[in-house]
Amino acid sequence: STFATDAAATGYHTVASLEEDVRRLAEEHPEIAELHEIGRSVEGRPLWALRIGERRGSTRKVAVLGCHHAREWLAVEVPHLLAEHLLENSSSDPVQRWLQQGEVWVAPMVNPDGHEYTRTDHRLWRKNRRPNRDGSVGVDPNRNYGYMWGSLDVSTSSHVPSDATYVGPRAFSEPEVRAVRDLVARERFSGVLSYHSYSQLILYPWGYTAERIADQSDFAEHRDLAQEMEQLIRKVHGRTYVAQQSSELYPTAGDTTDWTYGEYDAVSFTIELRPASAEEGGFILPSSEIRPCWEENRPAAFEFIERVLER
Ligand code: ING
Ligand code: ZN
Repeated sequence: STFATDAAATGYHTVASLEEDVRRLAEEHPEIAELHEIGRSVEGRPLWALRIGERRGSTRKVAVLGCHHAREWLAVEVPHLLAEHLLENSSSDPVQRWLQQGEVWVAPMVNPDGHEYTRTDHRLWRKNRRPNRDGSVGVDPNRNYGYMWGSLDVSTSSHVPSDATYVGPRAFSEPEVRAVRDLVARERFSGVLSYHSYSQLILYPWGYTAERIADQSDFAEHRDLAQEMEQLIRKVHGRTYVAQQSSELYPTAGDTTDWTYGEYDAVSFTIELRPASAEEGGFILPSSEIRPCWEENRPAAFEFIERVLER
C-alpha cells in the first residue's frame, strides 16, 4: 500500500494524506471509482466518499463508514484499505462480481476536524469541533442521528454539551452527520458497516433499548451474520471479536446503525476494532497493527458485502 508522504511519520493517515490517497485511488481506477465530496465539516473540510462499482444506480449497495470519533485512528485505515483492496482486485472474483452487481461506497473519515485536532492538540479527543452555546466544544457524531435521537439521558448519551457523548442540540444538527444522512437517503444502502475502535466487538441494533429488533427475520439476520463474522475474524489471527446487541455494551440513542436500520432497514453493524482493552493500548495502537487488523477484518467485511449484495 502506498501512503502519502506525511503519513509516513506515524503510519496513520492525516486529513491531508487521506485526501491525497482517495484522490489517487479514484484517478488510478477511473472506470470503477468516483470520488464524491458528500459535504463539509463544521470547520469546512471536505468529507470524502469513494463510490466503487462498474455503474451508477445499481440497487445493491453497501456503505462503509470510518472514524466518526476523532481518536479512533484505526477506524480510518480499515475502510481505506478495503477501498484500496477492492480497486486493486477488481478484475478477479469475488470483487469483480460485486462491482458488476452493485456498489460499495467508502467514507473513511466522517470526522476530519476532530481527527486533525487529535494530531495537533489533544490525542484523545472524541467529538467533532462544533462550538457549543455554553462555550464548550464538540457534539458526538455517533449520537446525532435521527432515530430515537435524544431519547436517553445517561452518561453514554448525554445532554450536557461539555460531555464526550453530547448528543447535540437536535437530531442531525452536525454537518458531518447530515452528509452521511443525505448520502444514505439518496443511495438507499442495503447494508452499512461503521468502523470504530476499540474493544473488538461486532455490534448490531438496538442501542437505544435493550429490546431485540422486533422483526424476527431481521433479528436473526443480524445476529447470525455477526456470529459468522466473529468466526471469520478469529480464524485469521486468533483474535476474539464479540458479537452482541449494542445496548449490551451500553445504552446509546442517535447512533449511526440504529438510524440506518430503523429508518432504512439496512443491515447495520458497528465494528469495534483492535485492541481488546485499554491495557493493550486502547485508542493508541502502533501502526504495525494496521496491517494485521485489516487482515483479520477483511473476510468479515467480505462476508458482509456478499450477503448484502445477495439480499
Ligand atoms: N464505541 C461506540 C460508541 O459510539 C457503540 C459503541 C456503537 C454503541 C454503536 C452503540 C452503538 O460509543 C466507541 N468506541 O465509540
Ligand atoms: Zn467510536
